[in-house]
Amino acid sequence: MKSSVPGLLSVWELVLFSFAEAATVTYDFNVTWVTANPDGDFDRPVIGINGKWPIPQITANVGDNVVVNVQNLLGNESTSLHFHGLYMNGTAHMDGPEQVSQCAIPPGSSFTYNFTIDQPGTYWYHSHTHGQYPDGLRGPLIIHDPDSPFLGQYDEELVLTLSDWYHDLMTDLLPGFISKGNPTGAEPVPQNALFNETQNLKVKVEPGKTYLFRMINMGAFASQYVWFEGHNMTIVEVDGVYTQPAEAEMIYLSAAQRCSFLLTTRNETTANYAFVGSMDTTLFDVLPDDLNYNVTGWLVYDDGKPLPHPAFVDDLDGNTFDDMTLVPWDNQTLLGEPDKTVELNVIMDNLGDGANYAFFNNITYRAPKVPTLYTALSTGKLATNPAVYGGYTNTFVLEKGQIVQLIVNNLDTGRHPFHLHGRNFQAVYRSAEDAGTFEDSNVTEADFPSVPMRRDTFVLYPSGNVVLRFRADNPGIWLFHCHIEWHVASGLIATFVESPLDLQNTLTIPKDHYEVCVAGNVPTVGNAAANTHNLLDLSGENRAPDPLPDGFTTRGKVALAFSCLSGILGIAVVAWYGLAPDPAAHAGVEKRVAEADVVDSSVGDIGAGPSTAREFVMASSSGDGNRGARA
Ligand SMILES: *[C@@H]1O[C@H](CO)[C@@H](O)[C@H](O)[C@H]1NC(C)=O
Ligand SMILES: *[C@@H]1O[C@H](CO)[C@@H](O)[C@H](O)[C@H]1NC(C)=O
Ligand SMILES: *[C@@H]1O[C@H](CO)[C@@H](O)[C@H](O)[C@H]1NC(C)=O
Ligand SMILES: *[C@@H]1O[C@H](CO)[C@@H](O)[C@H](O)[C@H]1NC(C)=O
Ligand SMILES: *[C@@H]1O[C@H](CO)[C@@H](O)[C@H](O)[C@H]1NC(C)=O
Ligand SMILES: *[C@@H]1O[C@H](CO)[C@@H](O)[C@H](O)[C@H]1NC(C)=O
Ligand SMILES: *[C@@H]1O[C@H](CO)[C@@H](O)[C@H](O)[C@H]1NC(C)=O
Ligand SMILES: *[C@@H]1O[C@H](CO)[C@@H](O)[C@H](O)[C@H]1NC(C)=O
Ligand SMILES: *[C@@H]1O[C@H](CO)[C@@H](O)[C@H](O)[C@H]1NC(C)=O
Ligand SMILES: *[C@@H]1O[C@H](CO)[C@@H](O)[C@H](O)[C@H]1NC(C)=O
Ligand SMILES: *[C@@H]1O[C@H](CO)[C@@H](O)[C@H](O)[C@H]1NC(C)=O
Ligand SMILES: [Cu+2]
Repeated sequence: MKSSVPGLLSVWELVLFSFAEAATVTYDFNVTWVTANPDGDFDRPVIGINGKWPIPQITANVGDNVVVNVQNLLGNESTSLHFHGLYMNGTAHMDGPEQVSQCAIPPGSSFTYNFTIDQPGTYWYHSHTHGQYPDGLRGPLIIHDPDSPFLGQYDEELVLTLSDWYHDLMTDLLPGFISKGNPTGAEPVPQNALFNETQNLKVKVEPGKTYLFRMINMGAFASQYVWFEGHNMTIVEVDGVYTQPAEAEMIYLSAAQRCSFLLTTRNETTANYAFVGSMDTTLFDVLPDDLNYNVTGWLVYDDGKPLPHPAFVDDLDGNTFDDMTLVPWDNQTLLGEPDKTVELNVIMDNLGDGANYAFFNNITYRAPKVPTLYTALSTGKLATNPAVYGGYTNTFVLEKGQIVQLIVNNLDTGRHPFHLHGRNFQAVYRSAEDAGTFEDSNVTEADFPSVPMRRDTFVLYPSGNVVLRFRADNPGIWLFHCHIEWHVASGLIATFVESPLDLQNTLTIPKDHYEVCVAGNVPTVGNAAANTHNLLDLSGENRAPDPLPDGFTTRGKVALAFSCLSGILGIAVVAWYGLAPDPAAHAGVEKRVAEADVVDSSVGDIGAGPSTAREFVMASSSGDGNRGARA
């Protein structure tokens, strides 16, 4: 046991040290439309920053205070920024998801993010509004560490992003994706894959050197297999967690995952070497004939030498490194038996509007009328009652210090990369494909590794299950969701409300955060339905569409949806395809119903709009027209 005096001294020294070292890093970001053509096929509008795209990297050192002043100059869309993987410890109101920790920033408004970073590693930042980041609002966020265990083991570091690319805007793709015209929920397939937001990337390297590559998958949908011909990778970090070095020939990186690896170049400069990203086509319901799902770059040793075509690789999965085998550098041991277990079952199914949705435990997420954080701050003692957060947010309330076990059973046949905000988690178990639920797997505590791998985004296999553990040591409102942006839009989201009474005592929401709510006409007090008198009265909350009657198979349900609803909805649906998204994306529900801008908004902007088939019909038949009719 340490005596208390040296303990105090060292804390004091630490404080002095951080005063000396910590800096404030400020970024002024004007968010604007620009035109770009990253795959060489197609000019399209993209969301840039300060008139440029790709958007800038955010760079800081551990301990720095980061200030990001955002001005939304898009004119026709709201926005917000999420700093993916940052704990936001003590600044939960800076996490970014709209209707969760803030109101979206409407066009013409400004908003300041201000937080201190006390974690090293490879992260990224992206819009967390409106299914918007695939339109370009996604960039690296790198935190350098003067105490990295790998300093001295490399000569240079290189950030390398990976992504998928669509020729169409999300606002054009989302309404068709969540519609009765797409009853199976087939996700739009990207047109191309990109390295560093371009193709045919040439990376100049010198022989006999070691590079630290910080790789980030900023894609909307596709996971990718990645390999470097003639070179192996030595993994040293995943999602901000240093690992014991592990050699890999090929890695698999889902949307939102990061991996840093050391790569030592060859001693001779006699050839250049291809490196490849290959999109996981098992995620795609259709594989268009003309789709090149691979992207190639080159390690260029000699400009004068040819750039070879990559060789075909037959067995991608067989060569891929299994991230479950990684051991965190800090050797953090398995958290003990959980105080609280949350079990989530993933399904995809149709609702009464005929569209396909994603569900945790039969609930598809609908954003509440009041951002969940503001509900936690304005409901007093009732903030610990999950009911105040509404019936469509999948809210679980966590108490300070609890060890939480999260079991996710995939009752769907696709892979899903799950992300938890506000921390990383121990990945204590992942079943093989088709293993069924966790209960089916017969796994016990003794089967878990003593030092589990940790990261913040983790792939769940088809019809399999995973078990994650973490300690509730970070008060805030933290989403848990699939990082496939289509599945965010179709509702695969749960909400952890952690230590809400602590939040009431410690958080002060800055004025500009409330001002964007006023500008967007979003209420900031009360329960999920914005009721302030009876906090347990959720009437008027944003709801998912009603289910179809029991006893129908999916096929039957879809057929029913077509036959019963198309007559009623016909006119509105025709208009809906021609509609432009609502510029006042965060107007109150009443206003939107009055404007009959219903399906459009509820699709483009997950859940922030009115959503039931009933409201839809009400709106369509209310006679004051849709935008198409008004125009
Ligand atoms: C952002 O736009 C404003 C005008 O609204 C301009 O005054 C300012 O200089 C711009 N900032 C940057 C960083 O481009
Ligand atoms: C950021 O937050 C810190 C701590 O609350 C505060 O001292 C500082 O003034 C803030 N900076 C800005 C630019 O708002
Ligand atoms: C990717 O682009 C960024 C930003 O331009 C650049 O800093 C980085 O070096 C590039 N990475 C590689 C591997 O070329
Ligand atoms: C990469 O690792 C594999 C398996 O350990 C090994 O067979 C191969 O020779 C290594 N390749 C290089 C270029 O080091
Ligand atoms: C490159 O040369 C160094 C020093 O001569 C040697 O230690 C290393 O093994 C060589 N690397 C390869 C890949 O041949
Ligand atoms: C992409 O690369 C993989 C792995 O080499 C190969 O099997 C596949 O045929 C390639 N696809 C295309 C369209 O080139
Ligand atoms: C973790 O354990 C390994 C041995 O398994 C050891 O080499 C390493 O130094 C340990 N790391 C720390 C940070 O103690
Ligand atoms: C989901 O709905 C099914 C069918 O109605 C029911 O059997 C199941 O118990 C429900 N699951 C949960 C977690 O509510
Ligand atoms: C789990 O146990 C049951 C009953 O003992 C057995 O039928 C089943 O095959 C086991 N499942 C696995 C994945 O081992
Ligand atoms: C947040 O900070 C507290 C100390 O203030 C610490 O105990 C806790 O581990 C931190 N949580 C995370 C996720 O960093
Ligand atoms: C928003 O503005 C951009 C840039 O002018 C345009 O390309 C896009 O279609 C607009 N979006 C909507 C939904 O009107
Ligand atoms: Cu998913």
